[in-house]
Amino acid sequence: MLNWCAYCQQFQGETEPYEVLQITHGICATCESSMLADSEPDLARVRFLAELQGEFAAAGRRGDVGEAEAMILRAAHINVRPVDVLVGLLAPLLFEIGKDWERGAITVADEHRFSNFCERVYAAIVARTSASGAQDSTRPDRAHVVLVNAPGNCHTLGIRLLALWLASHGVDAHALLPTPPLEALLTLIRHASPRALLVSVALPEQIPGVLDIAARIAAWPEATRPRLIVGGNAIKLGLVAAIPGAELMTDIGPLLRSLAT
Ligand code: B12
Repeated sequence: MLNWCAYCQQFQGETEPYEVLQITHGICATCESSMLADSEPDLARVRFLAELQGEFAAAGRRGDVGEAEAMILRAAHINVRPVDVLVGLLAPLLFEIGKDWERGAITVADEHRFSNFCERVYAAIVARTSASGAQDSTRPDRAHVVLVNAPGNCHTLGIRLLALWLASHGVDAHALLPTPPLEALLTLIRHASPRALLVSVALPEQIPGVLDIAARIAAWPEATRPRLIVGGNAIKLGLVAAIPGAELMTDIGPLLRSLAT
């Protein structure tokens, strides 16, 4: 389920069951603590998001990026942020495309067309976000995090989207692509000393590389150790039970809240 705030219309993260793409509305912590929660949510906006997702699915199947950009502008007119469209509407459609491909309902070419469409929409939104200075870099105490893929994970869109979304919420987030070899990664993390190292795992086969990273970081003195947080498709689907020395996170909503504390 895709959890959006019914008041500010910002994406809050997903909740189980992840395979259900339906939009569900709640109230985010900011709106709850403000006057907004006393007003009625705008139901027309709620319907708008569901319709928009259907339109994105159709545009993606056609690979029509121009149409997607027009939809993003329409959404922006009612204060729905492009980055939330990307993470809260478009990324879940990729999850569905993956399932369609797995059960043979679409061809590899269909899947590639849709992925390529998402890449181009992502590029358009990054260009727009940089141009408007929309990333919140004003908080002096903002968390610094580094995102990498698990060794062998070629799914690069996840950490790029996540970095963009975290940055839009004031986190100093850097996606490191491609993943450096282990020693280079550790040296880099030692120097950058981020609050957290976020590692993305798409398939369970990628776990051994994460175990190596976790074991090496666990040997560092406690004061120099970043939090090691592991997420991504394989974690979301519960395909990995535990990784010693690491926190597993199935969703980005709790991730954002935990980085704020
Ligand atoms: C596009 C795609 C590809 C593209 C990737 C292109 C690219 N540059 O990214 C290509 C063609 C390269 C590819 C290759 C493969 N793929 Co693929 N792919 C996909 C697909 C359709 C979309 C991936 C995507 O971008 N999703 C959108 C992003 C935003 O989602 P995400 O990565 O999950 O990230 C979100 C969250 O998980 C979270 N998150 C991500 N990282 C982290 C980290 C932390 C710490 C936290 C808290 C959260 C978090 O934040 C993101 C935003 O919400 C998925 C379907 C799916 N379920 O996603 C299959 C999928 C992941 N692929 C799959 C497979 C099998 C493969 C291949 C093995 C196919 C093959 N036979 O070659 C290879 C493996 C390559 C490799 N070594 O990694 C399977 C994995 C099955 C499994 N669970 O084991 C999937 C699920 C498709 C399926 N249903 O079968 N793939």
